[in-house]
Amino acid sequence: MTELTVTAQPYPFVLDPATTALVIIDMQRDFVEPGGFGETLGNNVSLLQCVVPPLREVLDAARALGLTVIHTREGHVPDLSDCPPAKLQRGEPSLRIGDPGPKGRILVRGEYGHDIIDDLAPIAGELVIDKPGKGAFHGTTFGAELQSRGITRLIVTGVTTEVCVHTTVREANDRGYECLVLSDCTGSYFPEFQRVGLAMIAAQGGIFGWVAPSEALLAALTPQEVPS
Ligand code: TIU
Repeated sequence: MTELTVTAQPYPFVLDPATTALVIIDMQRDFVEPGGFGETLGNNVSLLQCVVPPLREVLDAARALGLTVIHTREGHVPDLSDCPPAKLQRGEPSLRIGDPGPKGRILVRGEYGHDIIDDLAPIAGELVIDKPGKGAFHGTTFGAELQSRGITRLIVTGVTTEVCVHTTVREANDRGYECLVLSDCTGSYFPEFQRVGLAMIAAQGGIFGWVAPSEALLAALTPQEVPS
């Protein structure tokens, strides 16, 4: 067992690559690019785009190390039978889930806008979990997949911090998983929610988990040269 230590808040996060998964939440065109679901809710999607370069670096490092990589996508089957009426009818968006948008039907599985952005596209061997809700555990095989792989710790990234990232971290925490959330690899449409959302996770001695910038994870993952 190789244990790596990541400098984090509220105290160092120790991980074994064999039992740790990188989880990338909902880096879908519908949320990140103009014309998708996120924008129909009135959001400025450009605020999410800064997440992509550091997350790509973390993804490359995780792949090089052979870490389990799991992507999630929020969305629904084409007849919307897995979308609760409350979710469908909420708010006053310009386009509702299932409506035809510039990237295909909004948040519907199989549509262009529902898929993950090209820069972070999954490769062979990586798991893609389609989820109908905000959390990755609800209505999915995510928990069973983690269990079957012996995963006990999650490095959580993606969007949005206070919605799908938070819901997943809270679900994971209640199920006994230790979560490290990467501050610059998560994003929100609201800068104040980004700041407070991260603070909530690490407050009270790490009430839901740990928070660190990607550079702290990368420093731990990169083998240090031993001076001769
Ligand atoms: N709207 C918003 O902030 N987020 C979502 O609806 N889904 C995710 O966070 N993925």
